[in-house]
Parts: sequence; structure tokens; C-alpha cells
Amino acid sequence: MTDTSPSLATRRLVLILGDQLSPDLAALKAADPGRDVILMAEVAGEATYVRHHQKKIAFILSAMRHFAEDLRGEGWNLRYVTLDAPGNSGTIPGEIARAMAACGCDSLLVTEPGEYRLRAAIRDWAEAEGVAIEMLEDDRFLASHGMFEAWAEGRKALRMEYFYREMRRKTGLLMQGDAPEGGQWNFDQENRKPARGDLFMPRPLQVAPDATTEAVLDLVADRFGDHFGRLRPFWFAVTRKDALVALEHFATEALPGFGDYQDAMLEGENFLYHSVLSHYMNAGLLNPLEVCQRVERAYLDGHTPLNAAEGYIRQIIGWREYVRGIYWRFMPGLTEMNHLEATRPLPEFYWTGDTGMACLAAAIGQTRDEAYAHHIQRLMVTGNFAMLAGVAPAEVHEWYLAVYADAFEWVEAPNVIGMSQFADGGILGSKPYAASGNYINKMSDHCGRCAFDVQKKTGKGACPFNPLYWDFLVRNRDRLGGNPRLGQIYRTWDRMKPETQTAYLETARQVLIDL
Ligand code: FAD
Ligand code: DLZ
Repeated sequence: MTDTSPSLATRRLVLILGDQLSPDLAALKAADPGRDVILMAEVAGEATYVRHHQKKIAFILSAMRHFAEDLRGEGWNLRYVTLDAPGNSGTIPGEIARAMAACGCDSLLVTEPGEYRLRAAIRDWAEAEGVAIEMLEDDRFLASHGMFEAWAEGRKALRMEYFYREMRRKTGLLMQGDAPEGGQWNFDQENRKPARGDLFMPRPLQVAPDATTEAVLDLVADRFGDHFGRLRPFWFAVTRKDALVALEHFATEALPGFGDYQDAMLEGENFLYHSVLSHYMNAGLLNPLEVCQRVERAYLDGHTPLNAAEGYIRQIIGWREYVRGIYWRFMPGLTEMNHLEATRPLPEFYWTGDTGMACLAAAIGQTRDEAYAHHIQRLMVTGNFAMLAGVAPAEVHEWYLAVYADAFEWVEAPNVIGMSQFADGGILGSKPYAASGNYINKMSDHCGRCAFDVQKKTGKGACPFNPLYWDFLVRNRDRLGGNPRLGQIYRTWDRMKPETQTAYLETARQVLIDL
């Protein structure tokens, strides 16, 4: 996308943001190394517009510094502003303004920012200052804005599965001509197994911090030490080279088990067979297509079963691309949606992990320690609980955006507002992902260690997910009662004895008071 092409530009300022750390970034490909100046700026505003987890800030800043080193090595003319540099304005537009003046640039070249907020701030600044700006489409995504819009236009329902099939055809991944490998598009029915503890469970690659990272860790401790999350031990890769090693490690160690145990949760096992690559892809250290190609190769080499390879590739060319399309289609507005009119404040234990509910304590505890939780923890534990309890979606959204190393609004907001809170009224999913304690018991070993009894449905000591589940459905009957996928569940409620119904609602009321 080009806003205005600068005619006869003499010197352009090329902005590279903290999640644009890719050697093949559109703005870099379009820049002229002999003439243009690159700007990378560490600014407090990006760490505090929500109070990001300390590990996330350290990851981005250290990855920025390493990327800047690479660019310098390649001979680019680079202006790098550190967080503690004198005169640092604290905002991206502020640093663009300072750099344009200092470097004698007369126009701005930028790859489209991933968040609506920052795209608007840069455009507004350029317009107010009368600066010409070229904003290029971010071609690290496999579906362009145009492709997604063409797919979405005129459809009654924007279901991921159909989008995914188009993406399989477009990329050719796991395709035999026009047909999907193995004769099916989706092998999810094989992917719902609970996991068992295993001494040989793979772990994601851990990288020891180098001197650059150590300096960033000290800086983050000093400036953002009061933010949520444990800063150390810090083991994320911060260079493309190490992120590629992490990809290789995943493909050989964990990928074969990814499909089978994708939905499982185990006490003390923070990563199971997940890749823990999302923050690398979202920051630009890994390209999503190269990740999928590596996974496809593992299948073709006979190293990994089809249900794992297909399941994994679907998460990236399907879900990841699809939620980004949804984000831009429904912004601004998506982050304000509140279809169920939920208003409760976020419970304090989301910031402390201090709750007797073992599944929530585990998910929040590892979020604090690692800035990571896997999909089912995000969706069916912290997300499910917030939705059942009627927490305001804007508060849930802010929490998720702050606490995960991979959280950028383009991917976080559709997942939270849409998939997990149903605050979009069904744009993303055809029904809310609501579940009682039974689901968590089936997919995890948390319930055996919980202060609450998952088998107990009502009264003191009952698993709070049980009464909250029914309370949620009853509370929202006006909005959800007509949903054909919930008809059977509402009929079950209607068949219950009045005293059972009262016990559920009374227990839920007590749980909500105790929150
Ligand atoms: P794996 O389980 O190994 O999956 C492989 C990859 O598929 C991920 O790395 C990711 O790039 C992609 N992926 C999987 N599911 C999704 C999805 N639903 N949407 C987009 N990409 C997906 N993902 C983020 O990257 N950032 C977020 O801020 C984020 N917030 C979420 C909030 C909620 C409430 C939910 C339910 C999901 C969220 N996700 C988010 C999606 C998903 O949970 C994470 O991508 C995943 O847990 C990251 O861990 P992983 O790399 O080990 O993923
Ligand atoms: C997340 C983040 C943080 C913590 N800090 C910076 C920063 O100092 N400088 C920068 O350019 N980018 C940072 N980022 C990433 C931005 O928040 C991200 O580019 C926008 O949210 C757009 O996706």
C-alpha cells in the first residue's frame, strides 16, 4: 500500500519497528543503502501503552539491538536510539520527528505497523507535519489485505476452515495437485488426546543471554521492574540465527507429538509439544512460510505424522493469517466489542496466580514466569473463566496484550475478543468456547491437585467452572438461546429439577461474590 509516493526524494527515513526484525522486510527491500537512513528507536511508550511483561520488553529490545548490529555490518546508515539516550522522546512519532531533523530526511518509508494504534499515530503525525510517507504492505504475511477482503466479501460467515483451504491451495503446502495430502483437509479428530508425564518430554531450545542481552535485562529491571512477570531466567533467542536453531529443535524433537497432544495440559509442563515459536514469528525473526515448509519437510521425510504436520501448518497459514484478516477488517471497533455486555473487573488473581483453582494457578503462574502459555490454557482456562464470570472484554484484552511475549494486537485482539470471549457476537466462532470443569479434567491432570472438587457441581467446594458454566448460559439466554449449536445444552438445563437449577445459580452467585 502506498500513501503518497515522494517525488524526487533526496533522502528517506526508513523506520523499522521492534516487530519488523526481518532481513526481507518490505521497507528494507525498497530502501536505498547508499542514500536512505534507517531509524530504530527504543521508546518507553511502546513498553507502557499496556504494561508489558518484563520478559517481552527484554526480548524485543535485545532482538532490536542484535538486528541493528546486523544492519550496521551490512553497511546501512543506521540511527539507533536507546531507551536511555538523552532527548529520547518516548514515542515512535517523536523519534521519527527527531530523526528527520537530525538526518536531513524529507520523507518516511515504513512497512505497515501491525497495530492499528501505531499505524494511525504515524499517519496522523505525517499528515500534521506535511511529511510524505510511503507505507508498504507487510508481505511477511501470506494473505495480503486484498486477498483476505476478496475472500471475505459477500460471505455470510467468515469461517476459518474455508479460508484455510484457500491458503493450502495458494501455498501448495501438503497438497497433491488440487487435493489435500492424505485425502482430508483437517485431521483434528486425531488431535485431542490427554498427555501423560514423560521424563523425555521435549523442551524448547534455551539460549544463554549474551552481553547485549544482559545489558538489556539490567535496563528492563531498572526501568520496568514493577511490571508483571519474572525477567530472569531469560532464555529466548534474540537473533534470527538462534531462532532458526529453535525451529530446527522443535521440528526434530517436539513436532511428532504436536498433533496428538495439542489440547493437553499437564501440571509442571509449561510447553508440552508446542513449538514456542510464535514470538519469533511475530517479531520477524522467523518467517511463517519457512516454518511451515520445515514442518512439511518433516512429514515428507517420514519424521512426523500427517496429523501433526497438518495441524501445525493449519495454525499458521490458517489461524494466524485468518485472525490478522479479521483484525484489519473489523478495526477500529473490534477491541470495543462487548456482545454479551460483560462488565465485571478482571479478578486480582490474574496478576498474582493466587487462587485455589489449580488450572488457573498453573496457567497464570507460568505466564508470570515465562510470558508464555499454550493455546488451550489461554482459551479454555484463563479465557473460559473470564467469559463465564462475565469479565469486561476490554479488561481481558488488556491483560492478554500485556502478559505474553507473542502479544501484538493484530493477533491477540481477535483471539481474545472473538475466539475466547465471544464479545464479537460470533464473527470468529459459531458458539462461545464455554466449558465446565469436566473439560479441564478430561484434558489435564490439574483437578487431582485442586482445592476444589471437579466432580462436585454445586455447594461449598464445588469446582467454580461447574456452576459458572450454567450461570453464564442462563444469564445470556437472550443472546445465545437461539444458537442452534447450544440448543441441546439449553434443553438439558430446562430438564433439570428447579432445586438443581437454584443450587447452580446460588453457588455461582457465591463464587462471583468471592471473586
Ligand atoms: P503452537 O501451539 O506451537 O502453534 C504453532 C503456531 O501457530 C503458533 O506459534 C502461532 O504462530 C500459530 N497459532 C496457533 N494458534 C493460533 C491462533 N489462534 N491465532 C494465531 N496464531 C495461532 N497468539 C499470538 O501469537 N499472540 C497472541 O497474543 C495470542 N493471544 C491469544 C489469546 C487467546 C485468548 C487465545 C485463545 C490464543 C492466542 N494466541 C495468540 C494464539 C495461540 O494461543 C498462540 O499463538 C500459541 O499459544 C503460541 O504458542 P506456540 O508458538 O507454542 O504455538
Ligand atoms: C513491543 C515493543 C516494545 C516493548 N518496545 C518497542 C520499542 O521500543 N520500539 C519499537 O520500535 N517497537 C517496540 N515494540 C514493538 C511495537 O509495539 C510494535 O511494533 C507495534 O505494536 C506494532 O505492531
